[in-house]
Amino acid sequence: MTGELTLRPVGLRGPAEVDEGTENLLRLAGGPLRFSHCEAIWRAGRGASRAVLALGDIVPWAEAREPGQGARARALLARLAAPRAPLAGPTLAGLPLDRPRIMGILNVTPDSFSDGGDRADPRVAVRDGLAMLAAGADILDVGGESTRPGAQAVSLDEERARVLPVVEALAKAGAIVSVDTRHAAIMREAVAAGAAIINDVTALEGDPDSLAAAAGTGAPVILMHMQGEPQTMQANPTYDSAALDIYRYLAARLEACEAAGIPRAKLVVDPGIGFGKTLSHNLQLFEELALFQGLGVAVLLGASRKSFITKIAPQADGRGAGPKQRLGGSLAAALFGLQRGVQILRVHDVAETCQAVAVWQAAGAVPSPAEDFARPAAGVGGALL
Ligand code: 7PJ
Repeated sequence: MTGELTLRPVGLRGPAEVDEGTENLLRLAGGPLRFSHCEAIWRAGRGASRAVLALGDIVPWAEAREPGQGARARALLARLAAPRAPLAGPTLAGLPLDRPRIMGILNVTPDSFSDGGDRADPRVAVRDGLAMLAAGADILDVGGESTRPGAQAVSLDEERARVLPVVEALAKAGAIVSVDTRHAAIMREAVAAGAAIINDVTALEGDPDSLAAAAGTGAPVILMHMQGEPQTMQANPTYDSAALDIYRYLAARLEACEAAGIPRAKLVVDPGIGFGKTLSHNLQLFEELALFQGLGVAVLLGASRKSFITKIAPQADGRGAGPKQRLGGSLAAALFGLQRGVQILRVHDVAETCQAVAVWQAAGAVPSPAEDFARPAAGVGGALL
């Protein structure tokens, strides 16, 4: 029976923790983190066999699972190691992804879970967006429809009225704006109003016209995984293996996008923390986050203020911390994501996240890319690829 091979880099390390002279290493996505081992996962039927292997042992292990899989292992290693293309589109000259990028969340909704509708007024949203830019945001994500668990859908007219003026004002002010929408019409109109990136929690499946609409805009697209619909997605989410099922889903969506004319270089994937996932599904996604680099595109993590934080760490009185009391957990999740190679962090607290990332980098967890790339990379992993 034919199975499916995936590779998860393990033991990711910064330059201070490797010996390039003696170790066989690959860089993760062309970035500063390196790895010498992967967990190889062979999925056949509903079961999976897993083995942690040194890089040089992976190809023979794969070939032993099934003849021909050695070539697949080589291709996966190449995808894990390849630098990610800068995000580019008609109104985006190219946003390099060789260092962490911060996406600030601007919900222009009266019922957002995380900011309780603070920005329902477009003028407030624009003011806050400009403040996020000043605080270090690389991208501003403007959304007009809450997708929190149990949220009600809004009409297209309502979404349009919320989103378009904010997109236009922020794009005019020079921001790279992404539009968080599941609707093809809003995608088209937002890009016409200046949005540079499309962010879709349904991975372009929520509207039959979305693939064609997104392809027509030429804009980069963020494909998020969600199981079910916002109204009901937390009722009983089930997976054979959350990380592997979601990997398979995102791989299929990448192929669908390519077939529709959106090149891989314009695509970003997001496992969708909290969207049709129990706490244990979310934790498995964190644990196996580096797996998604095998898709060969940039990975976005959206963990900011989500309820898994308060489920892990309830307050002393046993009650859950409200969304605005989840900064500590949000920062921890963000830094954990970077340590697993995530390229884009979607966050509410831009200034605090930028500060945390800067300290983490300066302390040597990951040196600045310019410094790191100046080091000779001769021979690193070359024999494998
Ligand atoms: C996400 C999103 C996320 C992406 C929302 C919230 C809930 N888009 N839109 N990833 N979450 N790509 O604002 O936290 O995690 S809406």
